[in-house]
Amino acid sequence: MNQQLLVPDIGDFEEVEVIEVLVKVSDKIKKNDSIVTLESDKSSVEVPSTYEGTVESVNVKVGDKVSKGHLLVTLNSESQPEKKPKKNVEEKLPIDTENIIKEAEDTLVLKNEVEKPKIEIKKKDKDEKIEVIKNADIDPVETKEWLESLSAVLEKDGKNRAQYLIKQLIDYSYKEGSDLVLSRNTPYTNTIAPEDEKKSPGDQNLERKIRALIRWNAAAMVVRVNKKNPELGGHIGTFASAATLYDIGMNHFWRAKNNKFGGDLIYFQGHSAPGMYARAFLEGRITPKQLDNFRQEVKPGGLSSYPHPWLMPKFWQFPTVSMGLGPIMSIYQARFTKYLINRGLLKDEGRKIWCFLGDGETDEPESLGAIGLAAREKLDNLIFVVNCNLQRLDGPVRGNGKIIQELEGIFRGAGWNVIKVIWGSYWDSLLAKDKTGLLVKRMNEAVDGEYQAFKAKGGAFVREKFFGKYPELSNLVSQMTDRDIWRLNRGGHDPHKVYAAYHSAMQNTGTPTVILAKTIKGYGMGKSGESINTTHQQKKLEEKDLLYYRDRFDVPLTDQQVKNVEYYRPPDNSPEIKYLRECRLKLGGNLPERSSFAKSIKTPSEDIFKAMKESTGTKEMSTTMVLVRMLTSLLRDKNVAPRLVPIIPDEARTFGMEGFFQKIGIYAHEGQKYEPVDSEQLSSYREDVKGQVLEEGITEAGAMSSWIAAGTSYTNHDISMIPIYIFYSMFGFQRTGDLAWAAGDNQTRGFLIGATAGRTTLAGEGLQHGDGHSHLLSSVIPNCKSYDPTFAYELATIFKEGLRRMHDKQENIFYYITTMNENYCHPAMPKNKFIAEGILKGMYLFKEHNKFKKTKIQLLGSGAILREMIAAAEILQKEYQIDSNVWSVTSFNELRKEAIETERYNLLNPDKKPKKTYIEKCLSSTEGPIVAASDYIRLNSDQIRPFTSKAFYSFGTDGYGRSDTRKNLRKFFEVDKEHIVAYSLSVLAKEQLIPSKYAKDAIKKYNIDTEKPIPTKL
Ligand SMILES: Cc1ncc(C[n+]2csc(CCOP(=O)(O)OP(=O)(O)O)c2C)c(N)n1
Ligand SMILES: [Mg+2]
Repeated sequence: MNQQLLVPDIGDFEEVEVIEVLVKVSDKIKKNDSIVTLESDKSSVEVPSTYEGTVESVNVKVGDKVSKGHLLVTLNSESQPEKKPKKNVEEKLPIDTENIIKEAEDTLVLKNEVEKPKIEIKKKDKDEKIEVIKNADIDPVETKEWLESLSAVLEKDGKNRAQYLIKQLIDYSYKEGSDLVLSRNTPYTNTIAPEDEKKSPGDQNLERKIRALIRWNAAAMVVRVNKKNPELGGHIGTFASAATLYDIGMNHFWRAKNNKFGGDLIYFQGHSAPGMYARAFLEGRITPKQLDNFRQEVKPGGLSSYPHPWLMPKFWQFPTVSMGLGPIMSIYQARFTKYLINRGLLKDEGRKIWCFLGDGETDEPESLGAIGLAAREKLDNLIFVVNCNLQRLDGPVRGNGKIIQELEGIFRGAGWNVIKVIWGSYWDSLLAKDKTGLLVKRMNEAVDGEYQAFKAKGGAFVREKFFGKYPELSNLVSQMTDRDIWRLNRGGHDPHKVYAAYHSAMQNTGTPTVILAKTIKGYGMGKSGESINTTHQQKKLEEKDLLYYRDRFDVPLTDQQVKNVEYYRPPDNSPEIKYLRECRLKLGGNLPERSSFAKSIKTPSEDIFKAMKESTGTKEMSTTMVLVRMLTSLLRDKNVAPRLVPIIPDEARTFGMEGFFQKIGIYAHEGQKYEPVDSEQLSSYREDVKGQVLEEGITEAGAMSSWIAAGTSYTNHDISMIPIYIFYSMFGFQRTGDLAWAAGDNQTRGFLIGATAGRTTLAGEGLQHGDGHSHLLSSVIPNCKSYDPTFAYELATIFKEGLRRMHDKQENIFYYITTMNENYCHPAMPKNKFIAEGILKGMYLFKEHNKFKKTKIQLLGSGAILREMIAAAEILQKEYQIDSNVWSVTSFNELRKEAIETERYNLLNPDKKPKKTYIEKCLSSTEGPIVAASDYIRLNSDQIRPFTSKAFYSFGTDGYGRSDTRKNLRKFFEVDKEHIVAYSLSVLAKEQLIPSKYAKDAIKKYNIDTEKPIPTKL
């Protein structure tokens, strides 16, 4: 049976061009195979077949213009057209919707029940009395009755039933008009009740000893280094507060990567690094000499100040010290792990991503800014541990409030599983004795500023200020000495509580978990630094403080050894070292450790890029369209296609990439539960659990974190991925520069595409969109290679080289490429064999005008402005008989990098024949001065000014952008062809190569207002 394949609904477009015909007569094709590629003036899209069969006739050819309904191909086919399955909306309701409906129904039921009350309040049989505090309570008897009822429920039916009833009461009160938020917080107590705590199987005694040694060695390292040279710095107080949190993970939970398991991924809090080195020292992975070289990284073998994979590439996995970046990167890491699993590229082994952060760090917008995504995407592979030592650098995090309660509310509101670890085991019996709830009340009312002072000022102070507030509480501790009171410990320092919390977090499914652990900053540092405001920067310990530290943790060192601040490592066969190693052996190996076993991705064949290297004839297109075309072609390469990760922060339609939605789908962890509003269209919004596109929504920081996760997948998951993050150029480095810096440290491999780039090229958007400096921002990252290509073949050459170097040769570099939205014709790649090399090195001779052989000028143009240069060269030739060389500069950054290296070599080898920079190789034997311009500020082209002895003048888009037509903008910024002509003539006059009257004439002819202020002043 013959079937006709017609042009489907392609949105608002009419008369779009067929740019590729992908089938021929007698081809056997399957359903969804692409048959043609159509291209509008904005995007290209492949049209899939809706049948399976053999091609009988092809009714279009390349260059034809088609609209909806146009016949493309006739097939001989047996199959039926694919009917889009009607989604069974009822079956696949989102969980949240289900809950909302259920809650609504339950409320109705409750209402009926309330109308005919049948509730039987069971009284407690036991004598046990529930005492009620009178203060703010207007009817204590009534309160008592309610509590007794609840107590009975708890006893008879358990906590879930009690919780259910409470929820019903809250819902009912909402319904009756109460709008108080009743469930944002739980009381200021541990989430896990003592009887529900999972007990640690570890040897507590040995673990305590090991922890003491790690604490000691971490502090000793910082103290020794600062004795040697006080300018080196370091931190003691942070790790001192977090030691137990790390130790429990290291001894019992965190599984390393090995040949059987992918490994958990741990984001260590940046300035707790000394603790990780101290443990690695005990494990025998780091020598005392290395410890002594902490923060001295210039000579090989030193230990980096903070976690920096760039500096310790076999040790650190994640750069975290710029606060806020660890949390957001870990969230997107957890999301990307699920993405790989859902796409079938990674085995689901139940690996976890743990992220440690400081309580002060939670003020960073990046720390909490993406927690909604973590809950929405049900990232139960993610565990945050917030070390709530109540202090940041200068002082308390929330002196007047309670950071743990605040964070609890925020995380609960976002849908996380929150585990509070506030009180240590010594409090358990006190809390059990607190029948009035007064102790919890007091815990709730004391603010963090007070809690900080309680730990700084000793047991008597706590007795007076904390327990002394209520006589009942004073009584509660009357049998305890001040020392006993002092020993009432905090949850984050109690290995039992921390173990129970970690265990519970590991069991949790369906939501991410945050553990809020209360600790003491500078724990164990005594008067020199425990819980005082200056703790953070404490890096020296006096002799008496060191002796105190030794005694506090029973470190087996003599006084003399303490005075010498010696490291302490028991022998290999000691119980401590054996235990430590056994723990890690059971958990599969060492942590942190960075490795990669990823296979390289073969560079695609030249065919894929062929179309980009041919002339587009009269067809005009933007480099963004070229990129999309190229990606479409790359999706046909079997090695590359599955590894591509297009990342878009809500701009796919801006960049003409909506065709990808249908073709490769948008990643959605729960698939698509709705019939898309545009389901009939070819660019319909298709969400899929196996979707390939990461459509991030409006979060450049999130998109950048996804890009980092994908671009480091080669080490974190041993599978190379090719992330391509496409953003508005202005919202790239300017917005997320610090993440780009971290990406460099992290050795991320991938492409950043600054689309709609250039200050005069993105016409109507104005000051906050028109980018004139991103190339300079990117130039500061040593392993970032940036390019500003003009023509399709340049872009294709750069992109192919990027694939080759990053993904085939596995070099630790990444690419920043700007693309534009200006449509123009693209010439074929010149046949000269040096062109490709020139494109990659940063410049090549695009055109030579040599007709008059009198006066010559060198015109260097980059990106969008190259075309103005080309046009200016024609005018100079025709109207002024000036010859010129037009150079296409694909990267001023690359030219400069090569030049500084060559210059350095020459200076260091004064006796050797100087090497020529690539710039000189291109320009030194040419005639005439240089005029350089780009769509970026003058500093961009000025980068190469010092490396040529020729007269050099640069032009660019200095000043704030504004919106207007491209023509007007280029005139305004003086980078249009007319200005280039006038300036070139002026330059030649200044160099005394021609009389000045030509320049004056041109200025007049082109109506150039010489009185207009420079754009930086406008
Ligand atoms: C983005 C950023 N801003 C500032 C700093 C400097 N800094 C390092 S640690 C610190 C205080 C950290 O306090 P907190 O997060 O509570 O961690 P703690 O040391 O108390 O565990 C500051 C301000 C930084 N590392 N990163
Ligand atoms: Mg803190």
